[in-house]
Amino acid sequence: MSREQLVEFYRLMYLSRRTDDREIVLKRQQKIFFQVSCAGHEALLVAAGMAMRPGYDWFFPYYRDRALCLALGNTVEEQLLQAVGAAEDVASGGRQMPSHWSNKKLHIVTPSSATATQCLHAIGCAEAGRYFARHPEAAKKQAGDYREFKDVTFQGDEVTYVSLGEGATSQGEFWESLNTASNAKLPVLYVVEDNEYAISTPVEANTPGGNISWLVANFPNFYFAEIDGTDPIACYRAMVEAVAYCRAGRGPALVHGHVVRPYSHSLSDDERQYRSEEEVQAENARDPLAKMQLWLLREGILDEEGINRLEQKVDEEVHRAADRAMQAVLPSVSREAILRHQYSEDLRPSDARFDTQPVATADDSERTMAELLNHCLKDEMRRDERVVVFGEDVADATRDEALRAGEIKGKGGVFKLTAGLQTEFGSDRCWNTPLAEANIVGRAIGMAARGMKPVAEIQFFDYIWPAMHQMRNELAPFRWRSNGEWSCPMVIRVPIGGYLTGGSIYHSQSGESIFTHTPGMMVVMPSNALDAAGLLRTAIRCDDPVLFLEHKRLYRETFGRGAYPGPEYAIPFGKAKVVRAGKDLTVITYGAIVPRALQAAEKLERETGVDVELIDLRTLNPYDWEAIAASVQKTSKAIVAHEDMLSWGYGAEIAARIGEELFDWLDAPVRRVAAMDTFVAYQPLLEDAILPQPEDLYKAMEEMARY
Ligand SMILES: Cc1ncc(C[n+]2csc(CCOP(=O)(O)OP(=O)(O)O)c2C)c(N)n1
Repeated sequence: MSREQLVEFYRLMYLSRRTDDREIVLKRQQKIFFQVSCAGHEALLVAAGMAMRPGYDWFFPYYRDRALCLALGNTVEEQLLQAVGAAEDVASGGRQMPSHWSNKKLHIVTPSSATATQCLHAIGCAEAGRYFARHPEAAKKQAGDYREFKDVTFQGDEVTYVSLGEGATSQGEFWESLNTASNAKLPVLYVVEDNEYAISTPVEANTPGGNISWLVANFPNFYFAEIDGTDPIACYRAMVEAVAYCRAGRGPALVHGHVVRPYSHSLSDDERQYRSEEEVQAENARDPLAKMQLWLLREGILDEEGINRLEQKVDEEVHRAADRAMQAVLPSVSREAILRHQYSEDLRPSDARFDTQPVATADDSERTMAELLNHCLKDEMRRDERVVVFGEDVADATRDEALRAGEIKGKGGVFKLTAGLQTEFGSDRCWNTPLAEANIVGRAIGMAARGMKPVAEIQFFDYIWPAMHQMRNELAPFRWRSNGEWSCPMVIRVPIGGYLTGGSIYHSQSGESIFTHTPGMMVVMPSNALDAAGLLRTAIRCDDPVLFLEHKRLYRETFGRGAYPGPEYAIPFGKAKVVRAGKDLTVITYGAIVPRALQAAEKLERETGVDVELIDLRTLNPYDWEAIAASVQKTSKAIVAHEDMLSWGYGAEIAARIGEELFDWLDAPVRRVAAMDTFVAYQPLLEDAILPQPEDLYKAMEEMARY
């Protein structure tokens, strides 16, 4: 390192520390509302920042990484604007806590507060860089769909940085990310900032043997370095070597830095409650700031006056930035402003462009939902090279020699929905992931943030839960928490539901309301082949994350088959379908209840003359309130029916809203028909009793008609 670099290194460390100190004062004055510091980690992080290239490489930093972000070009003012929650906070517009770094220009990607989720985003980001380098045509801007709003940049030799604390290495997502980084030899630089504590939990309680380097040492393809993270020179050397290894395409790297934590975990924590005085004193002696200052003096790089001048300039900079931040305009509290960027402001899936008609083709044979979904995936992959499909067992054959030779047919998904995709589009557009659902969704987020369009599959809805953290805390708030700067539009296809005869607890689950209760995510659930094709196309082309729920029982049902509608057929979200017009009462439903309710309604009319209007919502978020209201105003009676459990279910919301907004039109209390409040049992007699049957729907309709 040159003399200038060393001085700059110290300046950045000191700038970071003084910014923390200023935030601490502001917190004590109640001018900001949270503080977590970088203190003790500065040497490791300045080294990383100086070894990498902002706006070229990509960054998924931990909340400790103030010094990294300053080194990359983030300003103190920007950091303090986030601390006060200012409208002009570039990271989040006042939506996220301080130290949740995000800056589009510098390629610092919006983080959550969750520890280790970012590791999987970094993997997806690195995969996207590699993908675009191999498919440069895919990066081109295109009008007509999400690509209009998703600019792509890539370099070919870019490196993705991700950091975390030693405590966070206990999270499964860290290990799930190492799996893919290692297997795919991705250019990802991990930095583990080991300050020996996760709040009050010491490293040996998190990490067997007390040292993460020992545990990860056998992952293939990695460059490893374990260093004193308070020694600037050792840090810089390790970072430069690690970055060079990644940039040369040799694989990922992991730099494990032993650092200190002089300011407790955060301002809400007092470490004297759980650390001995002796331990704290020993740590203080390793403070990197004091160590580097001494070193600069000893080596004659700066004299005392030089240090004073540098520190005074930094102090003034921090002071000025704090003054400006105190004057900052605060965010608007209007409903509209608060909800802005929950979903894409550029392209709504309810847009008229998605309202197209099926076209007749030479082949007008009736197709199943499974077949039309498969056709739709193929059509969209042909049309848009950014679309990639991955998940468990979705490829035709990972060992593909026999497949290429035409000797084997291939699997293509446990329900065959993705059959033939790998064969037609190649193994870098359709592949099998490790058996790890968070890995699937977390990687998809990183890819989508870069402009790819992942169409990921979760094999069964019953196993979506390992990915729930990624879906609720990352995918859904990604755009909103970054105030519209970042987004990750993607599709997650999931086979769902029961009525399987023997599906039991773990192959029959519903649970859509858990996701409709998550702001930021579109939820779709078609009941027939044609709707499935049209809605999947909209899901793929739109600019928002979509959870696409495919009822397993409907995949190959005789009900609801349809002819291939052509490669442009799309259905806008939020538009219900009146499956059966009627005048006496309204049934609002979706998914596998549609054919069951239809059967019940037809029987009821035959037997009693009661004329039921049946509405298939098709999309659950957004949903078509206008269609519901128009129907209930006509019939004055409403039943909401779904396969999922009754209590706290999707129907509760619809019923409540009908009660609130349509009370004056009602001639009977709103009713719900749904599953019993339990899991689905294996024995078919039990399954039948637990899930709503046509007879239950018939009974509810008949009673309501008589009310
Ligand atoms: C998934 C998750 N669980 C719990 C928390 C609460 N939490 C915040 S920081 C933290 C400790 C993190 O320790 P470590 O990763 O070692 O980083 P350090 O703060 O020591 O730098 C915990 C438990 C969280 N943010 N996310």
